[in-house]
Amino acid sequence: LELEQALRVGIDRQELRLYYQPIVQARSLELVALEALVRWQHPTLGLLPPGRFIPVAETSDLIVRLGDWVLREACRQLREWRAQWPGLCMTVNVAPRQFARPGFAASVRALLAEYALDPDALILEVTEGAVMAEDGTPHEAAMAGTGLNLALDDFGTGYSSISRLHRLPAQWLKMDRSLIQDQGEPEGGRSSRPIVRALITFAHEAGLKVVAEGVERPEQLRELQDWGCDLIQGYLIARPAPPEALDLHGLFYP
Ligand code: G
Ligand code: G
Ligand code: MN
Ligand code: NA
Repeated sequence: LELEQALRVGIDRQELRLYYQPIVQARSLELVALEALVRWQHPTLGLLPPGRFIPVAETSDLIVRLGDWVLREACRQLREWRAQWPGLCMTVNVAPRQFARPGFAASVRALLAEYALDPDALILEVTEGAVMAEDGTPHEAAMAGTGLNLALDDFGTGYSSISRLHRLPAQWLKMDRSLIQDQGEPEGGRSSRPIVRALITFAHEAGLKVVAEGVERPEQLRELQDWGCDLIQGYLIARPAPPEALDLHGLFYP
């Protein structure tokens, strides 16, 4: 409760920061998008990662205020970057509680209009559980025709379900880094290689582009390229960084 109170004050005092991590084309390594990742510059504890405060925020409507701030700041920054990089996209993580709110889709569309951003420039990262209501139908914001682009985040963990994939109007599937980190290991019984390959095939059949998260080694990149994975994110390409430390021009890798 103490942390929750401090976070409320911290949001008002503009203590939140966005870091950005590049997402690149698997083959050309050309920059496609940046994922916005929130941090909290706490006055005494220093820079806190989201794992330290998102779970607390998620227990109340504080996550909605935090999420609104993140969306607005990401749009503001994207607008600025697109002056130099016209095709650049931004992905923003959206918590289940925020995504499920009535009117959420309309509020995002209004924000895009306010910053004169093409709706295709913004991709909302949601987990599969967040997309579905309790009765098994998609939430309003996950229905076709809302004009929002979705990426299914953390796919391959928890309860992500392959059988419902084709019914969601998502554009991207983000394979969780736990799958990728096993994938480049020497051949062995516990390799997740077959799963990664099958996921890529299945997602393509459902019309989704596939993002591999947590790519750290060149061998992983090469395999993912061979298997037709579309997009790559991970320390091999770049770590999350604040805007002033991001070198978008120097992003091309061997
Ligand atoms: O940056 P880092 O690897 O520490 O992020 C850890 C987790 O925090 C990720 O799973 C990510 O989805 C989540 N996260 C990061 N930024 C945001 C945000 O702005 N909103 C929400 N809801 N989650 C975020
Ligand atoms: O759940 P979500 O996918 O939003 O989480 C993204 C998180 O993954 C960020 O916190 C980021 O710091 C972390 N991350 C990004 N690339 C890598 C990587 O190559 N290796 C590891 N271990 N973590 C990564
Ligand atoms: Mn994410
Ligand atoms: Na993820």
